Order: sequence, then C-alpha cells, then structure tokens
Amino acid sequence: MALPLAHVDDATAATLSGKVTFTGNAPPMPAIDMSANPMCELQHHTPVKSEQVTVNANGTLRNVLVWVKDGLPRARWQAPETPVTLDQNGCVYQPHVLAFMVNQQVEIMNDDPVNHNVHAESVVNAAWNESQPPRAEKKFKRFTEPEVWFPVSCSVHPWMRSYIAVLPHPFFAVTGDDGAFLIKGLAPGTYTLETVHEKYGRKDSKFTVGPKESKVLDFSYAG
Ligand SMILES: [Cu+2]
Repeated sequence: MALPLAHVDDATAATLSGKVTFTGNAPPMPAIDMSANPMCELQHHTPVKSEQVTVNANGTLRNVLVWVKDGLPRARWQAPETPVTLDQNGCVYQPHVLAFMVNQQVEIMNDDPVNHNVHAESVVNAAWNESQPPRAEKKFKRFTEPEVWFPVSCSVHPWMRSYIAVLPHPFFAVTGDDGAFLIKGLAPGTYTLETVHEKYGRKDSKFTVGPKESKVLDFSYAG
C-alpha cells in the first residue's frame, strides 16, 4: 500500500538550526594538477585547490550534509518541482556536495570547452557513466531511491569529484560559506540527526523538539 502523503502542520512545526564548527588544524589542501589537460588549466589564473576540507573564515566547516536520519512519520514526501544543478566549470564539479530529494530533477551542465564523462557511482540507485561533450545539451537525471551518499567522478579528469546525497524527505541541509544549517517544518518529536563529511565521516546525534520550538544545535569536527 502506498504511503500517505506527508503533511506539515504549521501550527506546531519546529525548526532546527545550528552550525558545524571545525577545531584543530585544517590540513593544507593540495593544488589540483590540471597540466595533463591544458584546456582545463588555462581556465584558471591561480591553481584550484581540493575542496575536501574547506574551513570557512569563521572557523566552520563547509560541505557537511546535515539530515534527519530517523524519527519522521512514515509518509511520502513530494520532491520540489525546481531542479538542482550540477555544473562542470573549469574542469571542477560545482557544487562539491549536492543534496536533493528522491525523484527531484538534476540538471547536469558542461560549461567547459572539453569533453567530460559524468560517472554517478551510486550503489542503491543504478550507476551510470555518460560522456558530455562541449556545448552538449543539459543532461536531466532523477534518482528513485534514497542514497546518502556517493561520489560523482569524471573518467576523463581524475581530480573531478563531487558527492551526491539523495534524500527521502526535505529535512536536510549542506553547510556553505557560513557553516550554518536550517531545517524547518519538523513535527514535535525525537529524531536522529546525521552529519556527513567527505573526510571526517558520519556522526549521529539525537534531538527532541516541542511544538513551535526553534532549537539550536551545534556540531564540531576535529582536524
Ligand atoms: Cu571531466
């Protein structure tokens, strides 16, 4: 039997927000060697650094997925109509971590004058590996199963690597240049939250929100 469509009750919905801080010394990120592909290298005036560990000016950590892993009612959440975008620009995938919902459309673009080969290394969802020449049409993809998370690589440029998280619901965020996250519309209850970082891994924590509560929860990863 199909699950009922989820419903957010605005009269009681709670909010979770916070930031992911970074303590200790951030490892220096190596410059990416694009010399094998001058058409990639020529697009940059300064060397591009790996985005694996990106610590913001305010001491927070970027590219951390924060998502509600457990505790939600069994229901079907509808994906937004708005697509998300994975761009190839300067022979780098942008963004470095892309999170979206099951069945949400993903637009994949090649803004480079070179051929790319987009390889979604998913395990739960069927993996695929497709070339995308310069000025080719956008690719439109959907992922039908939740999967947190898997790499997207490029068979032409070994340094190109981003991460994708396919979520079964809208209660997730990815930290940006302020290290903050905001998750709205939670029914009162107790949940398990998971944070995921490419190098520093996964962490679970429990939290409880009451009706209309605005809860603040900060996390930290150590270098
Ligand atoms: Cu490529």
